[in-house]
Amino acid sequence: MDAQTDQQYRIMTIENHILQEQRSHPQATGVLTSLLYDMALAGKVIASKTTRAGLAEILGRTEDVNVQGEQVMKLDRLADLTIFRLNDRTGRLAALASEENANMMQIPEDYPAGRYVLLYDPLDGSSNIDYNVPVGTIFAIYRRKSPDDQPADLQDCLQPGRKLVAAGYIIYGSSTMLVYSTGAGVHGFTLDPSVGEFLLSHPNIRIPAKPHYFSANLGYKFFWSKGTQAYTEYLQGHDGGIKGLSLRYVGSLVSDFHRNLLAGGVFYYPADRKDPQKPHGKLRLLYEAAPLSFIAEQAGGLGSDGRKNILDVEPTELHQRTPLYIGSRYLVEKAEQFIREYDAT
Ligand code: AFP
Repeated sequence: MDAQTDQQYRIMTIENHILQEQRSHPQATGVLTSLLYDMALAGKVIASKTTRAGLAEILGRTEDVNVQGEQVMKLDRLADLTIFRLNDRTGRLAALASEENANMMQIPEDYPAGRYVLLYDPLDGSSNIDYNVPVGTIFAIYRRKSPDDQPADLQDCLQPGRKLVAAGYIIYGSSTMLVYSTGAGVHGFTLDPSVGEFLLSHPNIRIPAKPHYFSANLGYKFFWSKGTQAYTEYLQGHDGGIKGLSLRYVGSLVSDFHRNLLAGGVFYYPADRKDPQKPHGKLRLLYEAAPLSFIAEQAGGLGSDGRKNILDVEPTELHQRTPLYIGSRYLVEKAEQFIREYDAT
């Protein structure tokens, strides 16, 4: 077989890909590699639950309300527990934080603590589960800041996106895909259910130069600032700046982000006046905005809160919310321009 044919028929599993990336960091110990592989395993377990949701009669809500004041779905809890249990005793993590839990989670006593912290949104878009709309898991990995021989503290979790070591998401849709970056590009893998492996399907993802879509909940347009309203009209082609873009909004961030990453476009969930309890919009900085902005930037795009690069925002709270404009760099910068022009600081 010649080299080209050999390459053509070579199947790259996620494990091989992560190991290959590790080889380009001679100082790497393999801990991050194993941690990423643990997340891939969590993705497979959660995918097996989401695809059997109706069959197993596990759709519907539990009685609980989570820290965000939202009703917790059974699958949220399953996903949350799956990720926690696959990671709390491996010796790779110093702490975990999940969108579903009010406080940071320590490693159980008697188990070794590691060098990394894992923040995750176990099942983003869960209000869509009952309607068979794709949902996703988002994860963010930081190096701990506290000394290795002491228990982790909150500051280990409150790090800006700039300090991310790796981030990724798993989308449970018509197929299950895992997309991740360790700061050396963005790579996508599709789960082959017949062999139970994530196989490289989208190497080196770059957001296309020509955008196709904009994604926002236009139902809330009248609660938005003047800047975001004017920006929306720009995207619709009203001021002749661009030919209007198509609107696509699923209401499941991972799905909306993933589509725009592959097709080009912008997603935004701005601050609004709809809910006085949420003056900064709905999305969470640490579990959603920062990891996805890291991926966007690695793919040539950008994530912004409308004024500032999301990766430069210093978190002050675990469940902090932030406005988010994310996707094609040019369109996100355009949003910042409209906000500067129309909205008071
Ligand atoms: P749920 O997890 O409650 O479904 O929220 C999903 C989400 O955080 C994000 O995935 C969506 O982009 C956004 O909320 C949708 O919010 P709206 O329903 O207000 O448009």
